[in-house]
Amino acid sequence: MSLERTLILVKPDGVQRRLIGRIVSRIEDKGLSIIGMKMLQVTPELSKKHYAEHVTKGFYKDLEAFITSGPVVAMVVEGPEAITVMRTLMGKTNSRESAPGTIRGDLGASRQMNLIHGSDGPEAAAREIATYFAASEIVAAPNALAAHLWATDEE
Ligand code: IDP
Ligand code: MG
Repeated sequence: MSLERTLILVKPDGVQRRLIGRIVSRIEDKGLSIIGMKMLQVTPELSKKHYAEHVTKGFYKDLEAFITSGPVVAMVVEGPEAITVMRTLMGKTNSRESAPGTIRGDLGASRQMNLIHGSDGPEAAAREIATYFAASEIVAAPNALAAHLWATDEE
């Protein structure tokens, strides 16, 4: 196991629905560290770069319209196995199928408007973090709580 970083977005539906705080709280409650954070407007160009794997799919046009429809909050989140931990915390892509207790399962009922993005693997995480953040915007401080959150062999 090792510390990982993942790119998280509170999508435009989450921002418009005033759910930023509740989503951020879930990440912090889990013990993960937010080491980069900003609000921005996704442009069509940025959407195509972020969702490169989906650009040729039938739903891409609607996805681009949605992700560019208003501001998002972008975060770099760090912790042991943070990529998988965040995917589990988020729930399934279709919020109607997401388990209760997950962010998508508790807060929404849409496949498209599913509140949150999280990288789906180490390569995607590295690429997406570099797409949204300059190195100077990531501020990793020593985690003073680490001794109480997980064992040293879990870092
Ligand atoms: P993920 O966000 O759970 O990783 P992906 O399959 O990577 O899901 O899809 C990216 C985003 O595109 C989803 O979060 C959702 O907003 C949207 N999306 C996925 N599948 C569909 C679909 O079939 N129709 C419309 N939108 C979709
Ligand atoms: Mg995905």
